[in-house]
Order: sequence, then C-alpha cells, then structure tokens
Amino acid sequence: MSAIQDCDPEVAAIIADEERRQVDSLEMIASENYASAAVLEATGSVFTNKYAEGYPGKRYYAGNQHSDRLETLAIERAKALFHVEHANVQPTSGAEANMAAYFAFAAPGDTIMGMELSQGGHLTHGSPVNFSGRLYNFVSYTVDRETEAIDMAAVRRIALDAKPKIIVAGATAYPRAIDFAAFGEVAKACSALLMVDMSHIAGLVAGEQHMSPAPYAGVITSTTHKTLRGPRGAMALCRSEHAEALDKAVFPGTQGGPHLHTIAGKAVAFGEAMTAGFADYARRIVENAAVLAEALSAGGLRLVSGGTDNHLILADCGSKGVSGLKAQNALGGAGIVTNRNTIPWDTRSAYVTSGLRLGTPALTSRGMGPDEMRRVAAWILRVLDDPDGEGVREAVRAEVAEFARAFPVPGITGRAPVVA
Ligand code: DSN
Repeated sequence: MSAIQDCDPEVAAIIADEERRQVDSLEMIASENYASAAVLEATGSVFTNKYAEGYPGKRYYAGNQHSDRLETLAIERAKALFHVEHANVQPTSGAEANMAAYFAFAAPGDTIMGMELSQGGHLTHGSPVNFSGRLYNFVSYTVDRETEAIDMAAVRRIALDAKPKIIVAGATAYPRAIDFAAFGEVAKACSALLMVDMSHIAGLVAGEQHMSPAPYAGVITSTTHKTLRGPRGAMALCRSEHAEALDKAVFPGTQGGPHLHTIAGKAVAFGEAMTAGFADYARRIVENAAVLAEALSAGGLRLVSGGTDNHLILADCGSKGVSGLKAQNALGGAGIVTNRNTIPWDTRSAYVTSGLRLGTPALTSRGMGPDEMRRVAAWILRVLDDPDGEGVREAVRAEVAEFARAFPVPGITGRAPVVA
C-alpha cells in the first residue's frame, strides 16, 4: 500500500481515478503530455521541503548545498539543450516567465506587440483581461484572412508604426511554423527586443523539428510540460547581456522561493530531451499531426490554414455544422479529450467558439504512430458527424478505451517514455 493510500484514502482514490482517466482516454489537448516516471519521481522528491530564495552560490537561507548542485545542473542542461548563454529555471509557470520578461525589459505603459489571443496568441500576450494588457500598452498582430498564417509584411508594418519596446513571437493555437528569423529582422528594424514564447513548441525545438529562436531572440520563455514533456513549470532563457536583468525580474522581481522539486523534474526532463530517442519522439509528434490532419481533412473537416507544420491542428467545426463547445463535449463523451478554441475571426464567443484544438504530443508519448492516427481521425469524424448521437458516442467510447489501454502511459503504466 502506498503512503497516500495508507494515510489519506480519499485523496488516493481521486488520484487513482485520474490515472484511470488518463489511461483510458485519448489525451489530445495540444498543451498536455505524459511526464516520465523519472520526472514524476523527481518532482515528488524531498526538495519540496526546501526554501532557496536567491540563486546558486547566493542564497538567503542555509542548507542549500544540494539545491545549488541541482539548480546548476538544470541551468547547464537547459543552456546546452537550447544553445543559449543563460538560463533561469525558476519560473513556476509560463505566465510568470512572461511577467518576469516584461518586468525586466519594459516599464508599465510601454508598448509591447504580441499575437491577438483570439487568433492563436496567449492571455499573457496582451489580453485586456490579463495583467499584460492592463499594465502595458499592447498592440496586436493577426493572421492573414486568406492564408490564416502570420503575414510578416503586416507584422513589420504594425511594428514600424507602433515602435514597441518588445515584440512577442509565439502562440498557443497556431498550427504553422513561426519564422523567428523574420521576426528578428522586424525587431531589428524597429529597435525592439524580440521575445519568443516557445512554450508549445519547446520539445520540437529541442528535437530540431522547428526553427530554434535562439539565434534571433533577446529572451525566450517557455513552459516545460508541453511538447518538452517535463514537469508543470517554466523557464526563461537569454543572452548573457540580459542575464542580470532577467534574473532580478524573476527573483526578487516577481517570485519568491523557487520550487526546487519542480527544478529537479526540469533537470531530468532536460536530460531526457538531450537523447536521440527524444529527437525521434519530436519527429514522430510532427509526423502524427500531419497524418491526423490529412485524415480529418479528407473526412470533410476544414482545418485552419489547411493543415499543420507542428504538433497541433486547429479545426473549424463550423464545417461540420457544430460549435467548438459542442464538438469538445461530444468528443469528451467518447473518451477523446480536446479543447475548444476560437478560430481567426470567429463569429462565435470565446466560450462557445467555432474551433477545436487537437494535438499529438501525448498520443505520441504512448507510442502511437500514423496507423493509430488514422483510426483516431475516423473516431473523431464519426462523433462530429453525429454529435447528438448517444449511441455513437457510447460505441466510440468503448472502442477508444479498449484501444487506449493497449498503449502504455509513461509515468503510469509504462516506466520509461515511449519513443520507439
Ligand atoms: N493553457 C495553455 C494551452 O493550453 O495552450 C496555455 O497557457
């Protein structure tokens, strides 16, 4: 019996239910993944007990000799993995990493440019309901109406006109490759700092399946739990010239004590991401997304921008006569877990939406490949073609559960991440 079963069966039962849900369903939320058993173990380690305000070698509490070793190891691995001069591994979430970056390189009221949330950006890229939109003067860029891809000529026009202090490149619901070199040119032309939020694609960058922002960006932020398959947390990377400002903005600027247990998980995840197996995993994420996109498209589901270059697909459910909300709920009832999302120039509200975001990172972690993606696409189409059909939903749910159970889940039913 585990300690938690022994001393708190109520919480143990909830965790067991969640494990079962993760095993029995198809996790297709593009920002989710399965951390390995080693990452989970490190994240659940005794480092949760320790305070370590400051940085390695300069702490405000005693007893940090092992914390220093741990954080230094995580920093060195992050630098090597992403080819950057400086890494701060303390941000506890992507939102906090972005807050620290703005805090370091802009003053309240300064102009910052980012991608519009409803077009694929992120809350912290200037949404008026977020601290970013409240504290800074955000101007937004969108995708092109025709291609539904970022139009760099338009980005350049807006930037030259607004003269932002920071230009943010990066998205949460954008299925195409982002040209960081082109963003770097625009930033140079208007003397802005290029900040890349690579949260969604960090694993693809590590596995060389997406252009790295490192040669072009002054600062890079990222979560560690999406395609990178680490613990829930974040990091901020930069050139040496910005290191002091960035570190100060993280601590004491916006955070208190670092979460050393999560930093332990990050160190393990960075180590995993340096292996050839991880590079192959990243390649398979992209391959799976392309196969899934092709099969969904062939089944009459319109995909924003016509397809995908990365780990995610943004489907226009209007092409099946349903809203994103209805599609999400119908698929959820069939054991296929996705999230509704606005599509560019959506006519429905952000709560209802016309879109559905689908990702392949978690399914790929279970060892699924192109054949499985075609089966998954067929189930998705079956449900979307009859979203009110309870019988269809029930039948698909049973088939999905039996199918899903045959694939090990890293950290739950499989000890090592599945990469081959
Ligand atoms: N919630 C994340 C996502 O799903 O993309 C972004 O913060």
